[in-house]
Amino acid sequence: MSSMFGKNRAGNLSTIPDKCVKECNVAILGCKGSGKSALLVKFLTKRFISEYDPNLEDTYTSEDIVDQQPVILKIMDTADQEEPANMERYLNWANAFLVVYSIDNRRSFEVCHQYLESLCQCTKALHQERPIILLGNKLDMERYRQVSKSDGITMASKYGCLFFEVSACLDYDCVQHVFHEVVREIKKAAKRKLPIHPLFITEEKPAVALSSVTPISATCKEMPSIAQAKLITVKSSRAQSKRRAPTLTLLKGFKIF
Ligand SMILES: Nc1nc2c(ncn2[C@@H]2O[C@H](COP(=O)(O)OP(=O)(O)O)[C@@H](O)[C@H]2O)c(=O)[nH]1
Ligand SMILES: [Mg+2]
Repeated sequence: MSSMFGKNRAGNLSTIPDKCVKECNVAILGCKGSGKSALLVKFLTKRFISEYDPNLEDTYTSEDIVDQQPVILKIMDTADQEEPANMERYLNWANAFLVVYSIDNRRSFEVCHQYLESLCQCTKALHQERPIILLGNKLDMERYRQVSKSDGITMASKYGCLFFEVSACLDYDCVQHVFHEVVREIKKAAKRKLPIHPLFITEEKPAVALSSVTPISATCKEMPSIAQAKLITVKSSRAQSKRRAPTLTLLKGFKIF
């Protein structure tokens, strides 16, 4: 990760517990070839595998620890082709979005513009906040760069997103950091959603100003203990592949062509 940019979202929320946000649904968006699947597989397995079926959409579940808190990360690896499609479906499911382009492909950056525009319009209409991270991938392709870092920063700042540049085939920690930042952004958004109740003062009851964190999706359940290794499962699958090449299954759900 070489950079990070975005509006200051820290606010004065540190006193509010975020233990209730235990499930985070994240959709990875971007045009075909930007490296969505490679990034996800890197995050889940620490490995870079260069070829995936570009038409495969899957949702993976990973148990992780972020800032000493267990979290269940559900990540949808989408398979739109050249431009945004299915936005309503993604918006119905996801708490946050990773919008990915490839720094060596100007067109993929322009497609991100369409995604961000569409996401912002929809979330405004729904009066809902969904954190978005703009992510320039393939940082190892610096020599062939078509999208400057400042272009990425400018677009992220226009839409109020965080911004990173990473490479799915280089350092794992940078990729992991991005996914953990998504979780943090979801927690911050959940805190901002806290309903403020009027002060209630009687002789019997203490004054209560804030309720507990509003769960994002079926949260506040008891979590199972987290094993050392990440548990990765495929929650749902909607294979759209037209290819019939032989496949090797690395982990449940990962087909390597
Ligand atoms: N050099 C380089 N190639 C990458 C990187 N990430 C993905 N790729 C390659 O870009 C192509 C498209 O990646 P893929 O993950 O299938 O893209 P998706 O269609 O967005 O899911 C594949 O050939 C990958 O090997 C990266 O960080 N660096
Ligand atoms: Mg893919």
